[in-house]
Amino acid sequence: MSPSVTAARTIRIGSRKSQLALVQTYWVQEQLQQRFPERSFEVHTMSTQGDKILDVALAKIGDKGLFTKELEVGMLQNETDFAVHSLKDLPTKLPEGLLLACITERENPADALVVHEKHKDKQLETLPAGAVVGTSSLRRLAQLRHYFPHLQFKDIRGNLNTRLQKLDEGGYDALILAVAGLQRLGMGERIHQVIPEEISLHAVGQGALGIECRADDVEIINILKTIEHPETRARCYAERAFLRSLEGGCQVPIGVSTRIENNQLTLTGMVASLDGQRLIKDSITGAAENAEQIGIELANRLRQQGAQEILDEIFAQVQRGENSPKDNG
Ligand code: DPM
Repeated sequence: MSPSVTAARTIRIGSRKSQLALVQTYWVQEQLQQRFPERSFEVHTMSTQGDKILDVALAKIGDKGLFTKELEVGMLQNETDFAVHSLKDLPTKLPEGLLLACITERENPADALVVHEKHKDKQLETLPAGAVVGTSSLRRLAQLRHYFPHLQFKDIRGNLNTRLQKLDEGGYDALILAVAGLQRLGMGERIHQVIPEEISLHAVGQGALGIECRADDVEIINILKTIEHPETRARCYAERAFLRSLEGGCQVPIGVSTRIENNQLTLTGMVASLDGQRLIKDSITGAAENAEQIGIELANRLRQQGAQEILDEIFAQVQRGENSPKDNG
């Protein structure tokens, strides 16, 4: 058989089934299809543990790849060739044999305030005492408690539509959600206030997509590299190295922000106690090519300022199942 009649293999993309995951995966598929019109890309959807367990606070289920594990198994068993994730849901340590091959251009990584109609003339700063804010992010919880101790916090799970419905029905006064998620789902008009980073540092990797594949699949790696965004990659590498060095999973009150100017990368990071009373924050600037080193150094610096003590306390609280907004509100 001549090589010209051997069809190139179809490339199989693993994705969660949620509306947001599918919007993201179809975007990646389209970007690649434009660059490789002769190849075919097909999407394989899977449910992850995180999609199935909806009634338990995220913080209680743990953080070992809740939204990514099944997709990773699919790649390791050669049922799919790569998987598209919200980077912030991808653990900082990947299983043996897999690689974070590509990080795409980040959207606004900030958190957003979404309010019930009755608060439409309010901002985070002017919500009344006792107003109930829905979040299941310990990071959002701890930072907001720190700056706005007069607010109340209540756990919320489920997809974006479910959450917005619970808000509109009056179960909550406001929600905190990622700007990027709302925008990708075409619900940008629900963003009432983009929360400044002085109040809420975002999650590691927030607003960016991470694409994971088998570490030895050079053909796929080369295809994925064509849609990588180097600046986002450097920023997210610094953020992920920071989180990895603090050994925090996705459910610890750790927040970051990064920027690059003239090849200089500035990383700001914070660790907070769950009650919001202690909040340790610092920044480091260095050459963008040393992104991971910058993350590690900032982690060491925060540790010296008391971050380790806070994290040890939180891990103990998580073990005892005491760490959800519901229990602490
Ligand atoms: C992670 C967190 C949340 C998601 C924790 C955090 C938010 C959970 C909640 C690690 N993953 O941010 O501190 O508030 O109840 C998630 C969202 C997106 C990806 C939704 C959101 C979309 C934005 C993006 C859930 N994962 O944060 O509102 O791709 O960055």
